[in-house]
Amino acid sequence: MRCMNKKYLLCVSILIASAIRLYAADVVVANDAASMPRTFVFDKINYKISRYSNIDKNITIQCDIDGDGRAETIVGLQAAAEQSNGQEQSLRSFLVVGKTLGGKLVLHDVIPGNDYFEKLELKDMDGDSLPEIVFWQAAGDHYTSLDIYKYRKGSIRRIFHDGSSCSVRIEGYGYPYKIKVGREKWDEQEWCHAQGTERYETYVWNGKAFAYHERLSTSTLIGEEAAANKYAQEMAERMNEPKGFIVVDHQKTGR
Ligand SMILES: [Ca+2]
Ligand SMILES: [Ca+2]
Repeated sequence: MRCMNKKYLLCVSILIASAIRLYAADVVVANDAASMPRTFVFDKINYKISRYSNIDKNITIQCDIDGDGRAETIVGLQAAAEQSNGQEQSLRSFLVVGKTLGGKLVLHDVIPGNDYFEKLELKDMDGDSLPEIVFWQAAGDHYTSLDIYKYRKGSIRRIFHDGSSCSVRIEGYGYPYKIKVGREKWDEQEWCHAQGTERYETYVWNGKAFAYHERLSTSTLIGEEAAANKYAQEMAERMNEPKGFIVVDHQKTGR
């Protein structure tokens, strides 16, 4: 029995090691110039990777994400729009998917994101044993945007999008994952973002889409658009008539 257990453990170890080797062999991360576009056009605007781009975060991953035996090249980057006078203007993050042919990247899809590129991950988010592209971006006020894309047979489609000033995260170490989207506590008069939140909308894959899961959530379903509108409303109200702040009249106190 002990001998059987040892053999069984040995077999399992070999299988796990093989799987890790195969997976590692299938994913190549390369940030050399040949595998990342230096300039490209999106919506009739020239973009380029420049000193204003957060070059250290830009990443290129080569992996067969649709299982057809040929590797796709997936790039997450931050680029600056170029004005006609050559000056650079606003920054924007992009997800780029293409093929590397003869050492040269041929772009298939160029998809814009929020202002700043943060992170690119490959995770099997829907349990079909093929990875989806998890594209993380950021903007001002600590805003996090999360987009999940599915690439199959040469076409790409978004299967999840949300964003929040109260953090967004994916929980789990494999399928099924939980997507947690934080929501503000505006009903607490003195609450501010620095205090954080324990209110999270939770989304899980239901076989067709990521759907809000009431039992796993600690927030009602608010959604990004309603949350953003409420944020703008609260900021306007607090600027005009501060709530929860101690207003010191410096002239009266002499401080
Ligand atoms: Ca492929
Ligand atoms: Ca999948």
